Amino acid sequence: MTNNKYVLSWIDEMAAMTQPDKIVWIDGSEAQAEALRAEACSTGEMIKLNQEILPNCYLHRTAINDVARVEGRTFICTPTKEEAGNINNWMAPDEMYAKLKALYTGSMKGRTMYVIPYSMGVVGSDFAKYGIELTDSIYVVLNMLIMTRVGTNVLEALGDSPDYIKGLHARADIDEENRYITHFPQDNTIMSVNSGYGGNVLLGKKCFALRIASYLGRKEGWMAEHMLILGVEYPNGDIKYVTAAFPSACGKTNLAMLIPPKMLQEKGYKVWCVGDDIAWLRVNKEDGKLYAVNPENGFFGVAPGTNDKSNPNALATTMRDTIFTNVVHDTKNNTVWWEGLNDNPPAPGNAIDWKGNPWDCTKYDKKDKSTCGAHPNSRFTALAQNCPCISSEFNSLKGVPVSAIVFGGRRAKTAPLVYQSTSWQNGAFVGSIMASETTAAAAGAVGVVRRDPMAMRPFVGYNMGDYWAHWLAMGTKIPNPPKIFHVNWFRTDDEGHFIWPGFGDNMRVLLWILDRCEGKVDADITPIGYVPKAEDINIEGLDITLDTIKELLTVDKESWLADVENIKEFYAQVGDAVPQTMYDELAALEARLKA
Ligand code: OXD
Ligand code: MN
Repeated sequence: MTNNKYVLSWIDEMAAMTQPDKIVWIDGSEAQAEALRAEACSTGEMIKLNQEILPNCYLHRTAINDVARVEGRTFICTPTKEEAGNINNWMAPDEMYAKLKALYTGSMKGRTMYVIPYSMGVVGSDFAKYGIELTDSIYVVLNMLIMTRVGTNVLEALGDSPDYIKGLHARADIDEENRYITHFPQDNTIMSVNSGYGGNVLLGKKCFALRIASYLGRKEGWMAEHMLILGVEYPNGDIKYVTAAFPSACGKTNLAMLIPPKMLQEKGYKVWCVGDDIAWLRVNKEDGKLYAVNPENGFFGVAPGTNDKSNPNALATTMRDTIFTNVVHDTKNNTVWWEGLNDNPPAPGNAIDWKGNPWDCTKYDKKDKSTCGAHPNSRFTALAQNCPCISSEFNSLKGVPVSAIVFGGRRAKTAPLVYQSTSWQNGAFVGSIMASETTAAAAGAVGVVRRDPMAMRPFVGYNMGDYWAHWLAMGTKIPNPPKIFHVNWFRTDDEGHFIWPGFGDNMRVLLWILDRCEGKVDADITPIGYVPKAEDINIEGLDITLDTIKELLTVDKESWLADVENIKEFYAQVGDAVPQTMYDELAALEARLKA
């Protein structure tokens, strides 16, 4: 399919090491995909679901020791440890290559090696970057066909160039002790072994579009971020775009596909999803604004909790052309189910759990994860184009202009509902101190704070401190930068109940944010930044008073000062590469809180 000598010689080398029985090139055709689906069903790797209810949908179960990304086994292999920094696991490239060689050698004996040429971003666009993933898993091929743009046109676009990301994945023995997800940024190479789970093996996603791309972005003057992208359409037809970064379990996919409250819908407001997980951002030379594309082609979403109230758009997206992983199989209807889908789990006798065992829903105990039918991290892989609210700009070559960047976290007390940073530099600082609290099981108990800068803690392909420096440097390169905000949907009252309704009502906060970007609304300055005047948050139709909004917007100096101490510890952990500017911002914040 190609004469590219760099591609061909690399594949020869990888095949000599892994020793597959045969090599099959993936051309992106429906006929080939269909044949692979049939083959996966014949071996039990996938189950074909009820084609009347769920056309072109399949179920897959991973090994039970292989259900999530493994941060402890994810490595950035730069020549020096300093380049990878203290937040990443590091190993010297030679040492890691040697270790991997032993694991890969002969690992594809008796198996087929599939060659997947894929693009992150629209093929041929300025944003696009190409990759080739070699894998011995049909499940990976079929997921990549959804999550990325795959086919011969990628090879045509690549031509004779050596400029592509090499990815090698082998399932090997799915041995946890020898599972490695490794990145060699200087070599444009990703190697993953002993896993079959999405985040570890769909190499276009976290490995390429975040870790390798963040490294490339720093080198080339752009940004790869763990952000959703959405468009807010106004009654007059104008659309303004927002990107947002949240740590996991903060409702990122729900926000990306938000449905506005009825009262706003009636006025003509709409929300369009451009992306739910990753944004690549570049400065547009014509208007000096930052433009965003979603480099992916599908959604790899968490199934549990997705339902027709929390996220009807996501649910609708999964109704066709979807691969479900580790959910419950309803054997009576040959459909799927997960916790939080509805109150009608399949009855005992008709239900197989994510491990492949008979499942009795009457034994389900919310507090005991081992009784779940679907794994808590069970997933759907679904085509973006099947999403009812997918943006008409999804395939745009130049991306969408970003008005606002929103950071967020799950904080019971500290962060107000929303605040605005005072500059790009201050906004980058706000991103660097992002954090989320784990929800403790005991009622009212406040969880552990995990600092997750820009929601990129597990995804920066180099030193976190240098990544912050790149953020600061980008500020000097964007003539018309987006404004930067921070939101917190998760403030709780004294009984531990969420105060803000969240979900679709988050639209009310987005509208304030966009009004600020347009200079249409005033704000109060506080030690942490600009906070709305309570009356400027639209509460029409909500069961909430102005006083509650005031409470949601308070900045409690004591808890912020405690947070400052925690941030100092975190900065020390990030180490020498933390830019002085970030320390200056932190000192200024502390001084304002103490004033
Ligand atoms: C994801 C993640 O799967 O962030 O998107 O973990
Ligand atoms: Mn993510």
